Amino acid sequence: MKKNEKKEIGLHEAYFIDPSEADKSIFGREVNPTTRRGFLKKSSLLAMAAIVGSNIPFANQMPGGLIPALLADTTTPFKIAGKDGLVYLNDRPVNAETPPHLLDDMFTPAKHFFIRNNGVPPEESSIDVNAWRLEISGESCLNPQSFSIADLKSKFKHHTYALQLECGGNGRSEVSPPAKGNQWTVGAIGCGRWTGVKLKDVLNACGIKDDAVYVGYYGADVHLSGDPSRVVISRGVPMSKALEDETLIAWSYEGEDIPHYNGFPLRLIAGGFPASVSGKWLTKIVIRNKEHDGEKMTGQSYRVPCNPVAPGSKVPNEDMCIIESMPVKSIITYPKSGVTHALGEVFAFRGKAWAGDLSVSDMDISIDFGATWQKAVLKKPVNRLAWQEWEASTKFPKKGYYEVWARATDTNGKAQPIIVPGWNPRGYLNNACHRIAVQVV
Ligand SMILES: Nc1nc2c(c(=O)[nH]1)N[C@H]1C(S)=C(S)[C@@H](COP(=O)(O)O)O[C@H]1N2
Ligand SMILES: [Mo]
Repeated sequence: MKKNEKKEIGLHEAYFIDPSEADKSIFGREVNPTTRRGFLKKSSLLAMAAIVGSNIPFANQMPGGLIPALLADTTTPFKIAGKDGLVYLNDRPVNAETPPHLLDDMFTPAKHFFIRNNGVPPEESSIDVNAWRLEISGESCLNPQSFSIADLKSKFKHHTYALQLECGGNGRSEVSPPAKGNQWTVGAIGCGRWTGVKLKDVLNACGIKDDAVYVGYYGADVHLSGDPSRVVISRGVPMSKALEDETLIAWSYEGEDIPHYNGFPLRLIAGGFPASVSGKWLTKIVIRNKEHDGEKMTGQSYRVPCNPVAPGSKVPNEDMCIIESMPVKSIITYPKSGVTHALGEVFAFRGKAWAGDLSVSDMDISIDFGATWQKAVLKKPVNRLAWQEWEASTKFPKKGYYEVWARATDTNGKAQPIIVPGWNPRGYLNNACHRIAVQVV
């Protein structure tokens, strides 16, 4: 098959992509359509094994770019074990978002929690929970130590918090001019109950020097190049965030082990900040005497211009600032966009709202493209940094096409914009209002 030639495989479309072009096509916009399946380089074999459900013993003899016959022969949609209903944006690395109507539960079930991988996760069968170690070190750590998961569980108090995790790039697909990266629509968000120990309890047990300013994490995933010496991602947070009550080293999500693709057996959780600071497959935390300078902390990664720029501008690295708290945002989770509704009947709808490190104080909805707004009923969060449920109902004045818009306002009085806000080179922080289409008949 020639490169980039499309082949129909049952429900699938597969693209055979020249590995030299892989990065371009993965990080560019062209490999977005959710049905394209490029199995590109040998380093995607782990992902492939996860998809076929077992190891591939002769993997090292498999030609690069070959599509597993299991997929070629089946009409079963592409799926990761334990996940259900996700829309796949990419398979190398695996990235999948949750359609908004599957975010209707108060706490997102593990099977619906989005996946954002920057590299190749450690193979599930190779993870030995009893042998897993977490090292705490760094130049601002007084007594570096290593803990097993059993140590963490026995030495520190357990805590459970519902915490929202949202990818900094959620909403990128609407940015114009477009930005490279996963073209998330609205579903790179989830909120559920994480259980673990407070990061601050563990850091305090190891001693924090007075000059500490930041922490950074390391995980067990492998760089896409396959080079074990290259770090996939190593981000972090300022000490003030690290020492918050809700910042956890977690081993459980919604009462079960964390799903493999979401960081099993251990991950850092710092809700409110971009989810990229919540390190998966956690192996090490360093206490730093300077801003952490790990992979994807510097340059343009997870940064936005310190001052607004014209759309399409090139912004020098020194003018880019690290994203901290995520902005106020909301989604309509019921009903699904595109519903038909009978005129005269009450139209009831609902959703979720969150505001990074803050909470949401008001929720407004509009059925006339923002000309007028009415208040929705907004619930309080179950704890700090958990998303909030809201509901509303309305009647439509006559038959026709409507859009229902939802707009959240945070406790500082900042509301969601109606159109995509503040262009930035990597397409982060799009918190424009979510809208659904309703046909009134
Ligand atoms: N070790 C590791 N941690 C990671 C990542 C990763 O690729 N490797 N991705 C980060 C990013 S960018 C996001 S948005 C969240 C996604 O978490 P999820 O896959 O559980 O939804 O994990 C973060 N932690
Ligand atoms: Mo992310």
